[in-house]
Amino acid sequence: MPSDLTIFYSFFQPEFPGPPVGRIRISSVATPGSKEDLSLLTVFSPDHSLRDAKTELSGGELVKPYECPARVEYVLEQIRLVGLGDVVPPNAYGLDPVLRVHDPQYIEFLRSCWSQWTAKGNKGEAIPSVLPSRGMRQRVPQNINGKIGYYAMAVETAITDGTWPAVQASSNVALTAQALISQGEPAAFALCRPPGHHATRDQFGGYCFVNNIAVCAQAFLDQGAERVAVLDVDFHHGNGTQSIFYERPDVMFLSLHGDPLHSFPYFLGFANEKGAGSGAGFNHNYPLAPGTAYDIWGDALQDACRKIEAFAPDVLAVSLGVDTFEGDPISFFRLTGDDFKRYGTLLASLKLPTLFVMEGGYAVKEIGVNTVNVLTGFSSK
Ligand code: Q9C
Ligand code: ZN
Repeated sequence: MPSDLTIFYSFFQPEFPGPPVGRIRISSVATPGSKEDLSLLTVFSPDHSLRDAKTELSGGELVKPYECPARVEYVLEQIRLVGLGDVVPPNAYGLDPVLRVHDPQYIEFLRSCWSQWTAKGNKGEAIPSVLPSRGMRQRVPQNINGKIGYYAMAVETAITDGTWPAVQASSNVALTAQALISQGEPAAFALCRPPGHHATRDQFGGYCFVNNIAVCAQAFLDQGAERVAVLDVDFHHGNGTQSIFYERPDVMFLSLHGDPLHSFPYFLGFANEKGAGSGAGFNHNYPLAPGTAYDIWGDALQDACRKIEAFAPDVLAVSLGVDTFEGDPISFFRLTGDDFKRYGTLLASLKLPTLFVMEGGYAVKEIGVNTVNVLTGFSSK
C-alpha cells in the first residue's frame, strides 16, 4: 500500500498537502486472490448520504429524486466486487479551492439557505419559484424566496437540511483524488455525490451545487499545471463547467451530450459554442440526437480525443456520468454495459494522468457495473 507518494510531476508544487492517511483496504467478497488488483484508487465519503432530498419537481409532480444516496453505494459495492483498488476517505480542504471558481456570496447562500428557508416558515423543501428571466434585473434579493431564484439555473433540485455538508464532502472527495494525481498517481476516481457539472460560478440546479470538476481543474492549474482538459461524458451538457472556463485557454472543455434542443439543460451545449476571448477555440460540444448508440457516440469521443491530444494537456479530468446507458430513466442514448468498458480503454490510450469525477447516472441497479466498467476498461493492460 503506497503511503509514500512522493513522485511529483514537475509542474506541481511539493508543498501541497500529502495523501490521505489511513487508507481502507477493501475486504474481498469473492474468493480471496481471485481478483485482479487494478490499482485505481477511489475516494469516497459516507457523508454523501446527508444529501437525501424527499422531493424533485418532475413533470409537475414532486417525486422522489433520481439523484439518490443508493447511487454511489451501488458503485462502491461494484468497486469492491471487482477489486478495482483501495478506497480512501477525503481530506478536508476548506473553502479556498471552492472559492477559486465560485462566487463567495453564492457559497454563503448554499451554506445558509436551509436555515433561512425554514425561518420563513416554509413547510416543504427549498425550491425556487421565481427566476430573473428575460427582461428582469440581475440583483440579489434579500428575501430567501427571491434569493433562491437568483442562485438557481433550474428548479427541479430542492435544497434540504443535509445538503451543504454533503456538498462539502463531495468537493473534498474530488480534491483528494485531485491531490493523489498531483502526487504522482496515474489515475484516481472521485466517487462524488452530489454531482457538480451543472453548477455555474453562482448557480445550482440539475442536481448540482458545487462544480467539483471545475474546482479540481483550477486546483491543478494553481499547483503549476499549464493546461487541463476536461472531458464531459455525462449524458447532459456540462453547462457549469463550460461557462466557468469559457473565456480561458488553459482549460479545454469537451462535452458529448443529448442535443439541448431535446434535453436538459436546453439553453447551452450547442456545437457553435467554441469559447470566447482568449478562450476561443478551447470549447468543443458534441450535441447528439435521441437514440444515439456507441457507433455515433464512440466516433464523437474519438474526435474529442484527437482534440485533447492536439491540446497536449498536463492532465485529463473526466466528468463521468453513466446516464448515457440505454436503460437510464431520464436520458435518451443507447450505450450498453460493454460500451462503457470500450470507451474506458479508449481514454487510457491518451496516456495522460487522469482524474475521474462522478457525475450522473440514474439506472441505479446498473450504475455500479457501468461506472466500474469505464474504470476497469481504463485500467486493464
Ligand atoms: N424529470 C446530472 O446528470 N432534469 N444532472 C431531470 C427528470 C434534470 C441531470 C428531468 C437532469 C439533471 C448531473
Ligand atoms: Zn447527467
